[in-house]
Amino acid sequence: MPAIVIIGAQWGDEGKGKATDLLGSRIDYVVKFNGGNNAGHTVVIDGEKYALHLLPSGILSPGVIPVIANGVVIDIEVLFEELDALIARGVDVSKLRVSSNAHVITQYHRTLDKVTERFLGKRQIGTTGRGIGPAYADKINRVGIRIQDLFDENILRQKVEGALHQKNHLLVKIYNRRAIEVEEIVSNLLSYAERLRPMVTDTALELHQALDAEKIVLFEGGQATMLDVDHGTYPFVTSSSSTSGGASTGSGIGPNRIDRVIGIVKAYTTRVGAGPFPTELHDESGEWLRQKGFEFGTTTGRPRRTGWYDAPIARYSARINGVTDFVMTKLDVLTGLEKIPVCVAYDVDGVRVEEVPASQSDFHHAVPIYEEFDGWTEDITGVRNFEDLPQKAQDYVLAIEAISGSRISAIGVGPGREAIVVRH
Ligand code: 2SA
Ligand code: GDP
Ligand code: MG
Repeated sequence: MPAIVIIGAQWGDEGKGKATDLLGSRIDYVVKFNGGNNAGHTVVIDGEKYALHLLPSGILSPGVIPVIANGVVIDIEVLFEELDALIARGVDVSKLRVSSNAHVITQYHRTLDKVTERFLGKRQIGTTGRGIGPAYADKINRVGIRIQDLFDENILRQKVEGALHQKNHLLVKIYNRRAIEVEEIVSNLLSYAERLRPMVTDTALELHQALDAEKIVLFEGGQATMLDVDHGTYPFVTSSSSTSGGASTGSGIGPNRIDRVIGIVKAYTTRVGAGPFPTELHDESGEWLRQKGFEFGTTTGRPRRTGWYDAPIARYSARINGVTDFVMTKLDVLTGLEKIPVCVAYDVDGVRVEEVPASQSDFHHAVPIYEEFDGWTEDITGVRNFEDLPQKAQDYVLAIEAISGSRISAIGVGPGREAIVVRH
């Protein structure tokens, strides 16, 4: 099984970092193919907590070659900060590879992200403010700066001039901000070039060769299916392809090289930022899930919105991504609930709808139809075999498996790397 893709099957923060880590010892390459430092992966190893944003979480596994591929947008200052923090904790980061085709996030992208959100007012997306959307907009608009441009000062200057031409007009005339100087950006980017140079390579070629040599390559998706720019709850999405197809375009390997697609689902649902969320809880159950599951943003610290498990979303994700198996995380968080509601379908204007509605307006007012399952009270964090889980917990997992569209191959029962039940 040389190429494995891990993607979030809900709205993110399902615990993808942990799933990556679970496979870590067998993996040769871990590839980040979308997004940037909007992502937040928390990985706990031997009681030590690591919060990663731009770096793929595989960087924590010795022997793994971490890759930041072409589909990523890179804030270079953040990249170096993250590398330095890991170096200070004794992590070997020397193997990191960065695609020469990846795009760069600059100061003007961060500024535009923030002013656009402010301008949107009530309609704002709730972005992480890291400049992600404006950097991808420049890429698609063909005025982006790529990593390779840092190694040719003349080209870099021309491109920054091109990128700033319209933006300065917008910043000064519309947003009442000061104009950004070309030289300020150019000299800032050039200051990173020498440290970056040894990491930069044709990552698509290297991954292709690795797959030919039967190496195991893991593609680690940032954000999640429902935040995908095409398949998510647009416009309340991130600006990249966070579904499994993004692993192909975002890294330069053919889709036929992908053998396995692991969808990560939480045993309940969370969302950060604005947008529809049918099973969202506004009562004490929602607060209970937030506190018990420690549902606060890894990047921004924002409280996450919380709700019950939504099976139509899991089925949608299984379809869109070609999920071969699900990993369910955070089952331990549900311990202590008397009854656990699971959304099995929606009521849209009095009609029972089994799948995620094609119309966003319908999704905005879809009312969940719940089925209730019995809870359990036993502590499950030490369980490692499925058969040792309380019967009611097994029943919950099996019921969710039956309605979610794919097999659940492993179950997270605690934050630690080892707290996982692998099913055979
Ligand atoms: P952006 O900044 O343009 O990507 O924001 C657009 C939407 O995408 C959501 N988004 C996320 N949702 C969940 N987790 C993310 N990463 C962090 C984490 C989030 C944090 O792991 O906790 O710390 O706040 C992430 N990144 C982007 C975002 O909320 C917008 O809805
Ligand atoms: P990601 O964005 O998908 O990588 O997920 P995050 O790291 O943002 O959020 C997941 C959080 O859940 C992290 O704090 C993990 O340590 C934690 N976590 C992962 N799996 C489990 C689990 O099975 N049980 C519990 N209690 N916590 C978990
Ligand atoms: Mg996260």
